[in-house]
Amino acid sequence: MEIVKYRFQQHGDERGQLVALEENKDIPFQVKRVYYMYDTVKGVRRGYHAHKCLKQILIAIHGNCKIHLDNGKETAEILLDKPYEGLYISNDMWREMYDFSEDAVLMVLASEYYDESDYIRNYDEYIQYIKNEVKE
Ligand code: T46
Repeated sequence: MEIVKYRFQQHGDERGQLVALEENKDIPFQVKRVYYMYDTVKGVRRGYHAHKCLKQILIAIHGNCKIHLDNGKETAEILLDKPYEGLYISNDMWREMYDFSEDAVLMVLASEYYDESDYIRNYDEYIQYIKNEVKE
């Protein structure tokens, strides 16, 4: 599986660091939504779904966490631990987020507004969905 991680430009000086993200430039889509998760309870695993259309960039802007990706054929485990790195997750990809550090803040830039009908929350359904997509 090809893992697409962006390394954003850091504008560092004697005062510290700053990262600026522009849609369609640093981020490969128009950003319609930003959300973030924090205070994640120790041992919690979130996600357990895929999206039919949504594309996203995940950034651990503080602390760290791991991402499990599954495209129906292969899986990968990715550590996010740098505020200047973004993991691109395409549509049709099953994802789970886990091993959050206590101080983790995981920010997500999303290509679409929130839409529950875009979620596939059952793994067997997901496998069936991507099999059907390949046939079409
Ligand atoms: C994803 C991973 C990385 C909203 O009302 N608006 C929103 O934009 C989002 C993202 C969530 N919500 C509500 C829906 C649920 O009642 O917030 C609650 C928690 O959402 P969910 O259980 O879907 O959270 P995660 O952490 O399992 O998944 C989230 C995103 O939903 C998902 O798109 O790819 O983060």
